[in-house]
Amino acid sequence: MWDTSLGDLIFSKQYLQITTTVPSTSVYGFGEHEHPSFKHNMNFVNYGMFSRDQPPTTFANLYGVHPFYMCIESDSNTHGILLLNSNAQDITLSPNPSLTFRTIGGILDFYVFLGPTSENVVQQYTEAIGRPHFPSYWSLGFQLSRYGYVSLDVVKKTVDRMRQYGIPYDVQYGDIDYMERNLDFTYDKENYAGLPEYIQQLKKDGMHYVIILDPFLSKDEAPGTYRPYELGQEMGIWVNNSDGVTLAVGKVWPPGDSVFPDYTNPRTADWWIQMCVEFKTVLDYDGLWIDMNEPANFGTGQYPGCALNDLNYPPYIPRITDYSLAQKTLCPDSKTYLGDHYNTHSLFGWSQTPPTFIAVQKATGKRAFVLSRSTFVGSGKYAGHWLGDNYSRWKDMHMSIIGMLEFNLFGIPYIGADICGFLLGTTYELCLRWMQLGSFYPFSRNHNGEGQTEQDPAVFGAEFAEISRSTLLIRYTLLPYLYTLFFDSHVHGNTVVRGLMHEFTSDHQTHGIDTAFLWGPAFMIAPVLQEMFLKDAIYSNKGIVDFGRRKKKNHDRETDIEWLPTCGQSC
Ligand code: MIG
Repeated sequence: MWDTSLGDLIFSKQYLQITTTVPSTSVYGFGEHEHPSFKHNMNFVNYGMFSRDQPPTTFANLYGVHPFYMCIESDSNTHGILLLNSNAQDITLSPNPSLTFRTIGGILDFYVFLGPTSENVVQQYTEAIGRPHFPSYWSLGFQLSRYGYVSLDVVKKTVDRMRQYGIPYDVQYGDIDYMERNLDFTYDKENYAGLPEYIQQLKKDGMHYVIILDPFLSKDEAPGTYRPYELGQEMGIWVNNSDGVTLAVGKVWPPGDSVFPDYTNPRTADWWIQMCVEFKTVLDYDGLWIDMNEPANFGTGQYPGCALNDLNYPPYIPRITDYSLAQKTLCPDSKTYLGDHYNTHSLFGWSQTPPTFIAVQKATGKRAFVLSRSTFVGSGKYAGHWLGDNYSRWKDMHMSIIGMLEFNLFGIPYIGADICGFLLGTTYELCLRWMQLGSFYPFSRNHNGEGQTEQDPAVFGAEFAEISRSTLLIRYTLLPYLYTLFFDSHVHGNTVVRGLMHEFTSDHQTHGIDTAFLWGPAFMIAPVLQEMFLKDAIYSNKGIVDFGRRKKKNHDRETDIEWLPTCGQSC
């Protein structure tokens, strides 16, 4: 299970390395990445881990960090191993088979979970890191969101057509569009005039409303007009520059420049909880969606850029995107309450999550709903996760199954991908198949990117709506089962969605299956993941355009599939 005689141990200040053999190639986990397969390819594959605002791209380090893997040995006994380390790191999977861990700080703090079954491993792992929270029943319903509902009227029209077709639907989202000029704890009184009343209306109809919050705050509003910043300033809660005194200032969504709350500081938690609880009296939200908490920043480091030193430019940089620790975030030598950002970077979202959970609990008086983009070991106790800014492509549907299975290993079973895809335009057939698959995500939400054609299940007309409705009704019929699985996960730590190999371990063919999955031990979902050109017409923002024009219409789509005039290889 663990034999380190293959290579040397290296233990220096900014470079720690250890290699272990593994008893089989049935190795799963490590995150957050888009892995091409659930069961890892062990042919010298290398994955970096460092939280980053990065749309899923194969091999790239994504939003969260989970240095945990599970291995099914040849006799079917299964074990799991965690390297509890928050520094930038990478893992190399080699054909011996072996694993090489390289991290650029901290210590080599390994935890071993002996199983012997896959479910036992996850139960033991979550016993150590915190059991998943128990989500509210309503949050198991279907959810609808998009970035770029340009006005409340557009939201209302969408809600109305969902009702017109009787599509099961429990949660509506407000993305940053609801805010006034992208400022946290505000709402747009022009384009979203009447939002507080509309939320009340939705609630009367039995629905729930979740709002997004970004971590950063504008520091450049006129004095006396933006209390969230001013109170934070009074309380001294921001991430500082390397001098530990001046504020780290970056550029993100709000106008002007932004500062970053340091959620590792208990005072920051107090401030955040107060702000969230107070805002509940403005917008009567049911849950909070925390985005951009890698933390994201548009530049490379804060102003004026990162100094040349060993923290910002360490001798070894793990295999992360662009080999940069500062790109799209803050400089590693920034100071947080817990220590150098170099060490705490990947804990930003993790540290924001418990105070957000407490805030929602306090504000609503109910079990909290928190959805976090950045996660770390143990985040599942306080939050669910979605797989980030995926693309409207067939491949991404398949990848979403792998991501969902992995987050169940990581103790974050409340997981799903943006149904129909976030970036790029979707098509009728892709979106329909994705509604069918997404009806079985534990977290089932159709979410769309800014400027993309509408893709809610009611917008494509009666046939699409009817098919989505019937698939979602299967989900709703089975909700007592799903809820029970979540209860078990909260109490005993089992997975909610699991790979077939959890239940049929001795059948080695199941070890590589990632196109189908199970709800608990007893229900298998095998979705259609390939285009069949079922309809010879596609939907565009101009209505239905005919099939012949598809190639031109979609020439800029990134896709693995050739656009064929008739049913091609993929049928
Ligand atoms: O830079 O709030 O992943 O779900 O719609 C984009 C706008 C910021 C990224 C999130 C996405 C959300 C979007 N956000």
